[in-house]
Amino acid sequence: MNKRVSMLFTIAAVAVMGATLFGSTYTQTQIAGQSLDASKLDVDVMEKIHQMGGLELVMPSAFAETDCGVLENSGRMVHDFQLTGTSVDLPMLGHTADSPKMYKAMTFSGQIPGPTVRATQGDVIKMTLTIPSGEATAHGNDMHASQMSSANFGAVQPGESKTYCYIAESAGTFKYHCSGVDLAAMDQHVLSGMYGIAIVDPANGYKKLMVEKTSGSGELDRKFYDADALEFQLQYNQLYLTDGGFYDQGKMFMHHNTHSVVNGLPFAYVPNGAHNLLIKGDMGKNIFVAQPWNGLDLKQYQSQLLYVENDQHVRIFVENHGNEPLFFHIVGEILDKVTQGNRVQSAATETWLLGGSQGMIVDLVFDEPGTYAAVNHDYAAIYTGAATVFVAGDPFGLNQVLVDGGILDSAVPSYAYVLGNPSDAVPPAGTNTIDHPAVNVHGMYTDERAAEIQADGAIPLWEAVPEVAKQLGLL
Ligand SMILES: [Cu+2]
Repeated sequence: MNKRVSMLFTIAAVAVMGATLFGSTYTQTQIAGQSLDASKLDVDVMEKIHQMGGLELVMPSAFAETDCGVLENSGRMVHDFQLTGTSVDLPMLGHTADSPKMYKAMTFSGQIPGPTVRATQGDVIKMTLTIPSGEATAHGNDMHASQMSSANFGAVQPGESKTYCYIAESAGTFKYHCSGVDLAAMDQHVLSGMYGIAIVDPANGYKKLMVEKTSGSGELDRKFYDADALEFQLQYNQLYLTDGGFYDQGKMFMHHNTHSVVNGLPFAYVPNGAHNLLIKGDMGKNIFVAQPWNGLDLKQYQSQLLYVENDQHVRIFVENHGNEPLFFHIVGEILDKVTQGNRVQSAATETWLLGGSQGMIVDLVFDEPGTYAAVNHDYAAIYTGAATVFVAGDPFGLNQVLVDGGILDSAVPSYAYVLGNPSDAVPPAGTNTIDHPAVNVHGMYTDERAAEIQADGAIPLWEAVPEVAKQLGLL
């Protein structure tokens, strides 16, 4: 019997079994009402089931091909997504180069969040997780973009490697996360850093963005932006730590987080000393309420800002990996479009709620030059780290300073042309991506991982900024 026939037969059989087992008038009435009447079938279903030797349980895997050998030769684009599971010490809030303060982190490939894989709907993702032989524990990887038996997400032991393949059938932003040691300690592994996203672009690309404005005469003036956008990724989570930097499960059960992190760091994207210097002429004069990652000597951990142009289509891939709701809001802006499951969920909305393990795509245009803080509009989250500053256009008048100082030949539409955008907030390019003018090395990376990102072309601002400041006569 082929699988399709088998499935149809199974549905019929289950319905009939229901009628037989619960053969009351109540059940009979309901079944009759659904146009499936066993007495009118031209086969003796119960006899057929008996001949088969019982009901055949047909699992969804019958419809989703997951065999790597088959999928790699299926003609579909295959993304070879290689991850390494490693435990490392990484800096926590209050860390300085002179006075290190570290916590026990767990990572995919030496970074938090793990690398982003970007595919198009219908592509094959071939995921290989390798656990080095020296690693203290086993790890697994559960990819929410897949539809396959959870047996694939089982533990990979130190010294071993495991691969699975699946077709990314649904478009959107999807979490992946360590599944612990066959679920044991999964909370510790995820909340210590083992999470990331898969971005699956729609098969036919993204749609244009429509923004409504009113004209002076009171009529609606619809403005359409091309589907191509400047893209960012923002991944939310919490850290539950003891003072010594160990995972504190008691705090997790009480939902008493130590920090709210965005892409692995609390206050990852707020101004730093270099911005103080450029804008206020003084490295020590803070321009934001909290600037905990200030010094150039923090290298990849120094906080950075996100730069966009005015009147530019911006697309943000957002995922909530954490234990707390995310009330995603951008102070001073309206979310022009919110998409989940490749369906527009909302337009022109102030805040959108993501529960745990939910993702979305936010499209918007920053209308005016200025600074805009993307927050989790839960006050406990804002003040423990979920504040992310976008700078649109040239709100500080730095173009003139940079042109006068010989850094720029002419004015630029955003500071990204000078400082770049932080590497951990920039996803791999996809179907409708506008390239960032430059990218700087920033993120919860091990030094080895930071060196790789630098080798890929990202600017080490801890080297570039002193040169610029000297040329401007600020240092
Ligand atoms: Cu793990």
